[in-house]
Amino acid sequence: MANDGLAHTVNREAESGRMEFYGRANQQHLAPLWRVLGGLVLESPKSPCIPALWKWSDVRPYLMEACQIITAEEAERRVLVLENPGMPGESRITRSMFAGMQIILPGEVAPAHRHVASALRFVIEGKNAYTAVSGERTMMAPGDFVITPSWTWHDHGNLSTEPMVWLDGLDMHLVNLMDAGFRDGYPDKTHPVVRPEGAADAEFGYNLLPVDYKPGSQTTPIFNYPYTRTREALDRLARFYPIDPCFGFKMKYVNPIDGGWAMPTIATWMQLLPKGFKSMPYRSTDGVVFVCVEGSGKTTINGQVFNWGPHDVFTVPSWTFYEHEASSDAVLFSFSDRVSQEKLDFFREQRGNA
Ligand code: GTQ
Repeated sequence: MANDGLAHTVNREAESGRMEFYGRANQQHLAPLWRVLGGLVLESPKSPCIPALWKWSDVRPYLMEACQIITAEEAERRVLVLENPGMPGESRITRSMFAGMQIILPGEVAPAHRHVASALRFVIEGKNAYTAVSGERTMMAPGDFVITPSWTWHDHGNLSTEPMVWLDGLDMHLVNLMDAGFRDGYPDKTHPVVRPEGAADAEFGYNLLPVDYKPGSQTTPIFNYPYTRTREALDRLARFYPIDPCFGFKMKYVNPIDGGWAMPTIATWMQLLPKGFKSMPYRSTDGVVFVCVEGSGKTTINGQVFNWGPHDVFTVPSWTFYEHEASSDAVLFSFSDRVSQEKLDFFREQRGNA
């Protein structure tokens, strides 16, 4: 039994006389709460995650090498998992979030499957490769944010002559926490294409909805938020909107049906940090994954400095102060479990450490 969880009210000296009782109780699968309470109900979050940075210049050669040793089809998904160094072997970048770099070569197909976990794709490099969701393809370009909703058939293909790389973010650790996971393989390599490319954008991408539309899930029906439009929004916002001292110009991706977050479990944002901007310290209960899209800068996380540039990924643990500084106009994509925390009334944040 771990002693560090001992409730602070417990007299440590008296514990030796209670051991015999604890031993007998254990045989009945009974355990004294007062020996573990301190570790179960925490004074403040104590994350096993540590701040970490993955430089694109370090990651890319490993992705290319992975292509030499296994095909997308054999791997099912050829992904190098970004593992938080505080939780090696657990396939977690934060406690609740999975992140991995997926690479698909010209002509390859990542076969169709579906699972309860939802996925986001944030495109790093390449063009003319697609993700198909429920029989509709979307071509992906760098900076695009693409969603695979829970339990939808999806496959990926690359019709170009260059490798395609994107960052996957999945919520399977939340699904698994609740033992609610299922998966299913499609009988064929790909799901038939049943809707034209751009169908979802036509239905939902113009602040208009088909008049009889009825939502079928809590995920946004838009499954590609193209970077060209996101970048334009940030650029235009920055010309008139008051800058936020913690976030610069930061926008969240929303579901046009209800104005809520785009995904039911994963919150997603894009932010513009103008050249020279230095943010005020901030912390929140959601561990966050950041991807640099453009520009460069540094983020100081609990006193530790991480310099980043295009395609670098870094993570900030829960309840850890961080501040950004942009050395050129910089754009950061980010995601976290914040939407889940908000639904459960867990979320807290603190602006400024004074
Ligand atoms: O593309 O469906 O990184 O199922 C991990 C699990 C990607 C995917 C991942 C997956 C996928």
